[in-house]
Amino acid sequence: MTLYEDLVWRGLIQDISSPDLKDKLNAGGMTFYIGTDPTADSLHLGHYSSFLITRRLANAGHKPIILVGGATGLIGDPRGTVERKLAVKEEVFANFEKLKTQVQKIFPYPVVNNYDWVKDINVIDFLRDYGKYISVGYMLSKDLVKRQMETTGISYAEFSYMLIQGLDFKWLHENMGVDLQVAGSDQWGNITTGIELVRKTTGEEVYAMTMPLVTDANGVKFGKSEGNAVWLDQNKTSSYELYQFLINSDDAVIIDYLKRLTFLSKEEIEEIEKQHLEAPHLRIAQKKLAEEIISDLHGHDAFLEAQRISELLFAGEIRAVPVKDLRAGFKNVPHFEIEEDNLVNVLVSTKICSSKREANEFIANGAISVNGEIVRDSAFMIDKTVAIDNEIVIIRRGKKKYFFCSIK
Ligand code: 485
Repeated sequence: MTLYEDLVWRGLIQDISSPDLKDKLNAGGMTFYIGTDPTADSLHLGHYSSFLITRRLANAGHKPIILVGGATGLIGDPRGTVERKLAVKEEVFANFEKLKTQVQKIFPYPVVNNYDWVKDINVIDFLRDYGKYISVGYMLSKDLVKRQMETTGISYAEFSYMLIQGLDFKWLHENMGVDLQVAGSDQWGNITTGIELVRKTTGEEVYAMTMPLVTDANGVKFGKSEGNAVWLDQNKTSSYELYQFLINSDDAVIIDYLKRLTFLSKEEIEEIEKQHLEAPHLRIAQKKLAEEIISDLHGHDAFLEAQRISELLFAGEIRAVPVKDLRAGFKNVPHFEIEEDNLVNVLVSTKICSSKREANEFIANGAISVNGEIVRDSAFMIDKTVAIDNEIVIIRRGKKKYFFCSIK
């Protein structure tokens, strides 16, 4: 399989700016870049899915450059919905440093900052050297600009964003030999602005390649869990949470995920697909996805630990689980703040049971466990001495109902 055929097979090609790019990609030797703005202090799984392209192309003999946009981060790429709040400069600069460190650990390629070449451009030169070559009609025809104009409106600053990304492409072409920009499909308009600018000012051709945005079975952007980002920073999203997110991937998309988000070969993925279709409930494909991604991001040991914690929690072996994972593991169960009291009173005051009579019945039947151990004594004291970390009491009712209590 050629590189281009492999990219097509993996579902990684949305648009290319010219059919010539196919041969150029197969030949190797291009210098290309992909950019992100430092809008947060960590990248998320969506970024990871896009940035993986750097390794695929590098493996095929191309040279990646990663841009973290200190300049563009100060302006804000129109999202097509509401105008972004203007970012605080110090925050953007601090985020830049964090992202640079983070990205270099996962993707060991040169990182550049467009602030370095944009900060000294004065307004007259900006309009003469770049503004002059791009027509307003062209800029207005961009999908996200149009959408934002039609809904909440767009400021001149966000409207101008594509000119900066455009001049980046020109700068990187002229100073670092870049001839290809890669990104998710939402970036098409920004990239083609750069292609136009390079063509009109130098007569040379540079290229664009965009990838479809990864979505879940409901069309939600990959890497969002209940609307929140799944971060690459282990302190913001633990290996266990990442494991849970990946293991819960829908059967309808899991094979696509393996193609897009791992480096497993066609043969390996076809074999996994076969096993997966025979017994989807074993979640073989989901487990493989979790193993590949977590090992890549946090290391293989972190993957094994996340898997172990998942199994411990599944088996109710609460006391063997580290406190931070316990909190993450029970994030989505009902939470209560309780006073020290006996078990019956706790069960009633939290409404885990509807009455004292019901609570006593559950207890007598061995249906209540506290921090993983069945308690058959109604007068059992729930106090700091039985709590994990002097605070946490996990109550289970029946086989599956968990409640997270913290003692005040
Ligand atoms: O010269 C450039 C300056 C800035 C950018 C790129 C080139 C960043 C770009 N405008 C952007 O907003 N990227 C998104 C981000 O930073 O979160 C996402 C894209 C996604 C994918 C990902 O970055 O929405 O499609 O390209 C890496």
